[in-house]
Amino acid sequence: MVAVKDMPGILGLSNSQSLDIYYKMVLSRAASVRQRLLQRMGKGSITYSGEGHEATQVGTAYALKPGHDWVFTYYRDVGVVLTIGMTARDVLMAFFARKDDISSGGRNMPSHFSHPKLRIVSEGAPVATQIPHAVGTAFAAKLRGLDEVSMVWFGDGATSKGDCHEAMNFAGVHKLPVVFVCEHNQYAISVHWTKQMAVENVAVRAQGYGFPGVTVDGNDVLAVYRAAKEAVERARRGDGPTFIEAKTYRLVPHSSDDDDRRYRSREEVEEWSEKDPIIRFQAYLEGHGLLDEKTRDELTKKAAEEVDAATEYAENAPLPDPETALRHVFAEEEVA
Ligand SMILES: Cc1ncc(C[n+]2csc(CCOP(=O)(O)OP(=O)(O)O)c2C)c(N)n1
Repeated sequence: MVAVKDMPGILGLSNSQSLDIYYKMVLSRAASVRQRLLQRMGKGSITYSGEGHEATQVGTAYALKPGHDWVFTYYRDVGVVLTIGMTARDVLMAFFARKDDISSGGRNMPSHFSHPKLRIVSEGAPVATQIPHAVGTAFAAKLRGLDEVSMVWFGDGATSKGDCHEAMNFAGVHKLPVVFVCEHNQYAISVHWTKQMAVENVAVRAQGYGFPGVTVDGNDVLAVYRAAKEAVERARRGDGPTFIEAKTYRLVPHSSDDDDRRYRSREEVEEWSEKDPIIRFQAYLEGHGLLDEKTRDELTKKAAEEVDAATEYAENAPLPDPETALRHVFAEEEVA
């Protein structure tokens, strides 16, 4: 029998990688909290938080090769982009819609990430549209004989869209190197999952499209990483797609424009706060001698300092020139 202590090693993770995963989760939480507070101070238009989703986001993204594989996120995925290599500064530059924001030069909504060098593909606001984009990119990789995997993240609500079904069908038919990650946080804004689907586990749908679907505890980062690693390996060796359903919970309202007291009880939120994925992984690492109090405090301080520095830099960075507002909207004449 495998000792729990050895689990990171079994998964091919060194001790320093385990701590790196923990750090990415802490950084992701700090970046989400900061944006939420700044928005309340009137310093940003809107924000979507990843609080509660850290194990799902970091655990899946950690299985990819950054800059080689293709990343298709949605607005909640701050933990994904920080794991792939975007910085807290990149995230805050987008939040403040600054001229040098790598995601869109301050044009897209905050939390709609993009980073060409890291192959984080620009996302649109309509729910689920990134899913066929990921499948199309996986199709291109297959046609070109490349070993590049596409991973795409979306919520439980997104699985009701035709885009999701069409994408899964096409991926199954062509056995494409794509991994579908459903961040099942139980709500699509105010709509509970029981009004979205008639199945207990949405992962069972994968079977209907001819590939495996797995359901994992989305608050257990090692379980998520294991599922993602297997799915990426399967995709890379040409065996086709996998659907991962990670059951989790968003600990705060849907966005800064939402009052979640109108559709979920405080008791429910409290219950899930006790399953906080960061505290859980921290307890795991401490309990198995991989993290002590000193290192934990250092990592927490490092994340806070990174987010502080990012906030200060971004807040003081220049806005886009208003003259450029229509750039990338209409065709422009070539300038010789
Ligand atoms: C096509 C479309 N319909 C409606 C919306 C408005 N909308 C934005 S987010 C959202 C909920 C999505 O929920 P889910 O996919 O479960 O993701 P979660 O926000 O819970 O992580 C909706 C309905 C939209 N952006 N696009």
